[in-house]
Amino acid sequence: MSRSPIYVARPHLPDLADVIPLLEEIWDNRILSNNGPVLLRFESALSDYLGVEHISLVANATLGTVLAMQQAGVTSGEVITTPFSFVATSNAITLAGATPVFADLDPVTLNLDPTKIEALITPQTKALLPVHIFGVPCDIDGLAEVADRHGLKVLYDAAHAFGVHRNGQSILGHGDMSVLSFHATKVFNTFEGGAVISQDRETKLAIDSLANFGLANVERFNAIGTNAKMNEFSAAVGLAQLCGIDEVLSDRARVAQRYTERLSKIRGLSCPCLSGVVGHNHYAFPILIDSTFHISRDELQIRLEEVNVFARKYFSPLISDIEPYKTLSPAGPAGLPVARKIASEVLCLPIYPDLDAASQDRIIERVLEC
Ligand code: T4K
Repeated sequence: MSRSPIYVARPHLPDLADVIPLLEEIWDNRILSNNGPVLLRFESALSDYLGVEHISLVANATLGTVLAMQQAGVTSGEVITTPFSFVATSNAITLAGATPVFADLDPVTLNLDPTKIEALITPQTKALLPVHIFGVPCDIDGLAEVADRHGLKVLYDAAHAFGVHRNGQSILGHGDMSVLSFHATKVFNTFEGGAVISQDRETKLAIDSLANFGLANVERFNAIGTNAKMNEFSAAVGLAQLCGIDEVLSDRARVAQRYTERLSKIRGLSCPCLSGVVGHNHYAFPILIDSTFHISRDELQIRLEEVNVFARKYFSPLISDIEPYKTLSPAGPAGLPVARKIASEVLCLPIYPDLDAASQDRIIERVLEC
């Protein structure tokens, strides 16, 4: 009997009953985009849920990051960032007009290590662009200290960090701006979408304007912007999705807990992101497979695929090993030793709210029998 495939991610959908009244409203009033009424309600509800005041909804996180950089004046020079992320992080830096410079990682959080940044700062450095990878908070205080000392902006790629807290407060309140992704594969999705979180109203309005071609009003431009607006359909999905989000987060925590209980004491296998992290959203469940595990990480991925379980090597190769970034310093083979080791060991196991216990056990048994 062939068993149904289990993918690394499976989008959560809101109840249709919560979406349909919103769609009826859209169909009735025929406002489909451009700051419509559903979007405004979603923005306000999201702001309450996340505990942050200034949110600009956008079409996706990639464009949101480009706009954040543009608004922060980071359109040339160098931006210090992590090589261990989705390529969108460095693409956004490049699209904004700057050049990524890769710094090495903290082996515990898998995020940028603030102590590795200072040596890379030059007169061309304009900003830091750290990523809260897999929803695990960066060393926010360490990064702020380095940035303050050198007068650098801090723009967080918070694509994975929906609803993440530190000391009871949203991590989105740190840095100059943070950018969330609401892509289908994320903890919270609007099919495609994202949000830029600013620390003041003036910046929020500037981002809104940049996402709307840079228009100030029908006759005047503030700046050359692009079209990065979220449409009313995505906003309706988001608004409905907020109704069940606490359950989604607790279901993800349950799945992560089961993996941790069964896998964390296996020789050669570690579960890096869970040690001591409170307020986590369990966006992903990465495991690290070192040379003392009886098969390699790549073999384990293949053995899982044989039983229709599709784990993914997020994020391998490192961005710094991909064209056109691999010619940038310090991306050479001698640089970034921690990132290189993590990329060679990482495998993300399937995690989503409705991953049932039997399917999860099928994954765990396969890992254990390898
Ligand atoms: N910064 C970071 C750190 C990011 O990870 C990302 C995006 C961004 C910035 C940029 O955010 P956005 O501009 O997208 O808002 C996915 C996503 O396309 C991408 O958004 C995401 N990160 C990246 C990590 O993953 P793929 O190529 O891995 O997705 P795909 O199509 O292979 O899907 C993975 C699995 O999910 C599939 O095996 C099946 C399942 N799936 C996927 C989709 C899209 C579904 O079941 N239904 C679906 O609709 O890129």
